[in-house]
Amino acid sequence: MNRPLQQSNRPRSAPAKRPVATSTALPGPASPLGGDAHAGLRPGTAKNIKRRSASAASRRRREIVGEYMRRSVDPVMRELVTHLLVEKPVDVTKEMLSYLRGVRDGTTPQIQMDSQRKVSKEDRSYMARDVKPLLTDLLSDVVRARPRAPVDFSIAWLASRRAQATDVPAPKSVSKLRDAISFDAAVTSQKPTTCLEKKRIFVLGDTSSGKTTLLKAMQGDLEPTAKPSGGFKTFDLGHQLSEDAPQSTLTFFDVSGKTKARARWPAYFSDCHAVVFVVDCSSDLAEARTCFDYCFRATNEHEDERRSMLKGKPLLVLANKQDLEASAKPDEVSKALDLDDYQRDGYHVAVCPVTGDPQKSNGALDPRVERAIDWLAQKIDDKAGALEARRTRETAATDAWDALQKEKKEQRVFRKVLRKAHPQEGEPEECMDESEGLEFFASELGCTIEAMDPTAKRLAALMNYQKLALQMTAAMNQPVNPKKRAPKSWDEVAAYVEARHAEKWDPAVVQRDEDEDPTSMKNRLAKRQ
Ligand SMILES: Nc1nc2c(ncn2[C@@H]2O[C@H](COP(=O)(O)OP(=O)(O)OP(=O)(O)O)[C@@H](O)[C@H]2O)c(=O)[nH]1
Ligand SMILES: [Mg+2]
Repeated sequence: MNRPLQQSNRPRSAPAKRPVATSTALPGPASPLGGDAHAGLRPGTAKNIKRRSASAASRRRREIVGEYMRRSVDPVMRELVTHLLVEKPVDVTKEMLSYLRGVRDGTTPQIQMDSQRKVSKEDRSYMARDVKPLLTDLLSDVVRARPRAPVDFSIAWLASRRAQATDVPAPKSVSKLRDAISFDAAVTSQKPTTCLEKKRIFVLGDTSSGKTTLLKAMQGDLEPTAKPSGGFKTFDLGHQLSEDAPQSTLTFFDVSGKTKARARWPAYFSDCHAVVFVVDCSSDLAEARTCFDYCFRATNEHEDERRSMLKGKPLLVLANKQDLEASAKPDEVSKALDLDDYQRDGYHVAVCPVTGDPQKSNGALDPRVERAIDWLAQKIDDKAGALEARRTRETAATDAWDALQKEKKEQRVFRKVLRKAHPQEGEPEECMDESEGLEFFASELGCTIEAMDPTAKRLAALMNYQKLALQMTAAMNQPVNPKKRAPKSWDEVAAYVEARHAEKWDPAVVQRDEDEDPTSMKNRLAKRQ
C-alpha cells in the first residue's frame, strides 16, 4: 500500500527529534505582544482588557493559520517530505521544484513508501541537515503570505531561491573536499545495514582507458587481450564485503568509449546504481574531462534529464595505468575532472590509483582494485533502498520515453511513405494500379483478394496502392513477431492509417518531421558539425 511517512506520536514538547518538518513544528507568526502573551495578566484593568483582546486576536490568528496549513499546505508538504526522504536528492531545491511542478501539472507519480519503514538515523540527519532549513524558510514565508495557491507560491519561492544560489558561488573549502575524495579517507570499515543483492554498475571512460582489461582481470583473466569494445557487454562478479557479510552480484556494464559510441550511453544511465569512471592517466587528461563532462554535465534539456539519472549515485574514479612513469596521480585527476565541484554537491566520490592490466602489475590483479570495488559496493549498500527505488522509477521513465520516441518515429516514417503515395504536383507517383496493388496486398496478408477484409481493401485504395505503405499496413494487422508487437484489428489499423493520411501534408507536421528526421540531409550535416 502506498502510504505517506508514518506520523510520529511524539509530544510537541520534543519537536527536535522529529525527522520531518510538518506544520505542527512550523514557525507561526510572531505574537503581536512579543513573548508569552498570557504571562502576568491581571483581570480588570483597561490595559489588561486591551491585552486580553490582543491575545484573543492572536489566538484567532493562530487558529486561522493552523486551519490554513492543515487544509492547504500540509497534504502537499507531507508527501513532498516523504518523497525527499525516499530519494534523498543531493540538490534538494531542484528536487522540490520539480516535485511541486509535477503536483501543479498533475504528473507527480504516487510515492512508494514502505509502510513498515522506520525512520533511520541517516534519514534523520539528512532531513535535519539538507531539508529542514530550506523547508522551514519556505514555510515561514507561506505562513506569512498565506497564498491562495501554496504550490504555485512555493514553486516561485524555490525558483527565486535557486536563482539566488546560482548567482552567488558557494564558498570553496577545497582542502576539506580533497580530503574527502582521497580514496583512503573514503574507505570506511563500517558495515552497511542492508545489502543489495544485485548491484548494477556502469563502467565509463574514454576509449583505451582500460575498462575491458580491468573487468576481465577482475573476472580472473590475468592475461587479458584487449581490443576496442564494440557494443554493450555485461560482466558478472560475485561479491562479499567480508566473510560474515551477505553475498551479492555485481553486474558491470562495459561499453565502447569511442566518441561516436557515447550517444548510446545515456540509455543505460537509469539502470545502474553506481558508476566506475576509468581514466587513462598516461594520456591527456583533457580527453578524460570531455568524457566525464559528457556523462555528468548537462548540455540540453532532454540530455540533462538523462544525465540527472547519474547524479547522486556513488562514483568511483579509477586513475588507471599507474605502472607508467609519466602517469598523472589521483590529485591531478581530481583537479582535471573538477571532482571538488562534483563532491561539493554531496555526491560520494572516490579516486583510486590502479594498474588495471595484471600483466603490468606483477601478473596479479592490483589489490587496490578490490578495495576500490569494496568501497563502491559499500556505498551502494548504504543507500540501497533509495538507489533501487530510483532505478525502478527512472528506468520506467526511460522506457516510456523510448516507447514514445519509437511511436513518433514510426508515425514519421509512415507519413513519409504516404507522401510518396500522394505526391505533390511535379513529383513522381510511385504506385501500383488497383488490380496489381490488391494482388500484392493479398499476398502480403496471405489471403485471396476475395477473402480480404473490406476495410483492408478500402485502406489499400486510400494509400493509392503504394507498395511500401501496403507492406507496412499488412504488418500492423499481421506482425512478423506477434510476441513483440500485438496485431491490430482492421478497425485499429484504419484509425491509424486515416490519422496519418489526414496529417501527411499538414505544413506544421511536415516541418516537424523534417526537423526530427535524423536521415535528412540537413540534420546529418548539422550532426557532423
Ligand atoms: N600500461 C598499462 N596499459 C593498460 C592498463 N590497462 C589497460 N591497458 C592497455 O590499454 C589498452 C586499452 O585497453 P582496453 O581495456 O581495451 O580499453 P577500453 O577502455 O576498454 O577501450 P574501449 O573499449 O575502446 O572503450 C590495451 O592495450 C591495454 O593493454 C594498465 O593498467 N597499464
Ligand atoms: Mg573496451
